Amino acid sequence: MQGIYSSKHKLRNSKSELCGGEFVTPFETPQRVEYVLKEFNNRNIGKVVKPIDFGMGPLLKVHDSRYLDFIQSCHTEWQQAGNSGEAIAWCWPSRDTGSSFSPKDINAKLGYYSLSSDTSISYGTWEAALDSANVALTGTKLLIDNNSSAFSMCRPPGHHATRDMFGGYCFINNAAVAAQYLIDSGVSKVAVLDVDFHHCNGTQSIFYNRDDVMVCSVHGDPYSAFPYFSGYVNETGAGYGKGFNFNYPLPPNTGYSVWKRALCSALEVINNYGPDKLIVSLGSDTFKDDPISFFKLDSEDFFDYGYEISKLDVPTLFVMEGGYAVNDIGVNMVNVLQGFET
Ligand code: SP5
Ligand code: ZN
Repeated sequence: MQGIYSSKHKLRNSKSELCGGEFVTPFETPQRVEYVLKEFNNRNIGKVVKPIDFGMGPLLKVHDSRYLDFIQSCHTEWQQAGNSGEAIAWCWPSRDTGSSFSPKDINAKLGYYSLSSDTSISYGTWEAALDSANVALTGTKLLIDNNSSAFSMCRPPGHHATRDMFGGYCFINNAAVAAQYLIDSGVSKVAVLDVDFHHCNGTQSIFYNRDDVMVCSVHGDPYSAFPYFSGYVNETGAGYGKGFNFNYPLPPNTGYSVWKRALCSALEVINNYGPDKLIVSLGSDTFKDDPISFFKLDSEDFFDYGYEISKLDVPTLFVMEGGYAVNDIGVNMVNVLQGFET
């Protein structure tokens, strides 16, 4: 299995995350991908290639153009407005304002184009996010060229980003961009399986009305976990997409046997759908020692579920999402890939 890696991820190196009422060093750090790359190489999983530049076209199929302009210019505008810290949203269009205008002030834009305040926009964020999407697209191209699998070492992650909102450490929805690119390349049916600890609110909302991209997610019950407002079982899709979205929320302290049962239910649904290609949004924040999550998977469990996914026997792109226990992130992520390849 080839890996795709870009050193430009290092340009995303924010200093501030609002967490528990305090500013902390962000959980989503540059070390994360470096450790994954190291383990991928140590275990000789495959060749590591650099991303191809796909330009803005594939991003515009999934994201609003004004939103992308905003992400690109945000940090500069924020500085020009006289701010010395990083750009963090603090004022949102509330439910009763019904504000459907185009924001002009940078503070208004931040609220308008975001879904949470855990994510600052720092210098270099756009460049890193853009190349993260190229990393996903280059992996997608490998599947189109008949490779049976690929691993896109994306950073920053993507699955919380919606058509026009950033948050949850995400700016461009890499998995959604990849899925859309497959469809635009003539693939009829794509499935996205999201095994990150958090619900993929962005991926879900982007494909919610569609039957050509099925989205299944196993995650911490949003009743008690970010992103709180989506990821419930009754969210099953709408319109043409009715019956093509599946959520498997699980309670605090869920261990592997219960998690695996949910995963296998999702795999059965995907198998019945019969996708031509599979995208796995791969987060290792289900690990027992993850600092912000509440599942209890052990490192060996990652190997086991990689094997379960391989039984679908569908060409598969792994797209890296979350996982914040940095000392174990390499072992956990690469265990999935190795389990898949056995
Ligand atoms: C891609 C991804 O995994 N994004 C996750 C974003 C979660 N951000 C909110 C984190 C809230 C952490 N709560 C603090 C609990 C510390 N014990
Ligand atoms: Zn996550």
